[in-house]
Amino acid sequence: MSSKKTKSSKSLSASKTAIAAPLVGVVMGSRSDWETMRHAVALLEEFGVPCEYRVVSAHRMPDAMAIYAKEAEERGLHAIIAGAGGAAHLPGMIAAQTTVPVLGVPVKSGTMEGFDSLLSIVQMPAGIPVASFAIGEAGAKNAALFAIAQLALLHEGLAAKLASFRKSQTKAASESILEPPRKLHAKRCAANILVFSM
Ligand code: RP5
Repeated sequence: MSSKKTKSSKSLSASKTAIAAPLVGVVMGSRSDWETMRHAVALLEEFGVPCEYRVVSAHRMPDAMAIYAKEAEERGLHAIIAGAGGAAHLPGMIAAQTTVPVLGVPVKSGTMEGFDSLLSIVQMPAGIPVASFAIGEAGAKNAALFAIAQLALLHEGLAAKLASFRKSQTKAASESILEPPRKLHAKRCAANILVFSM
């Protein structure tokens, strides 16, 4: 049996009229996580990846969380991006109940700036993997890009979009214009004079 998967040139959505079944699920422990997790959804939508998003709290909705995890594979999800803050047990608890890859996003918490969320997500004991990303917006964006990269191995159109995304990012970085330090210093002095003379 060959394990090599061939890339399909088919569009990610089944047809233009039908609503495509989600390939990526984005879940979060609370509505308060949405400000962070919306960045993952925005990127998935930008790339045209069918996705769904909802609150599935591990400790406030444990039964719903278990059903979500257990049905993920038969519903056709290829990845679950799970964001949580504080004790942040959601990604691990979902991963424990499905073999669909779980990508964990540590949400910035009020007390420890998200360091608590990061450690909770990243320190999974051996046997149940959770891919862990950076704290906050960067993590949400990178989790989406990671899921996109996985799907791009199967869909040529998506691979092309990802390549062009990388290309434009490279172009923007290489075209960065930096203001000379002397000019910045002059600006700061002018601002100070303005403040002192007020
Ligand atoms: C976690 O607790 C959530 O993921 C959220 O980041 C954190 C705080 O939740 P709320 O008290 O804002 O609902 O379960």
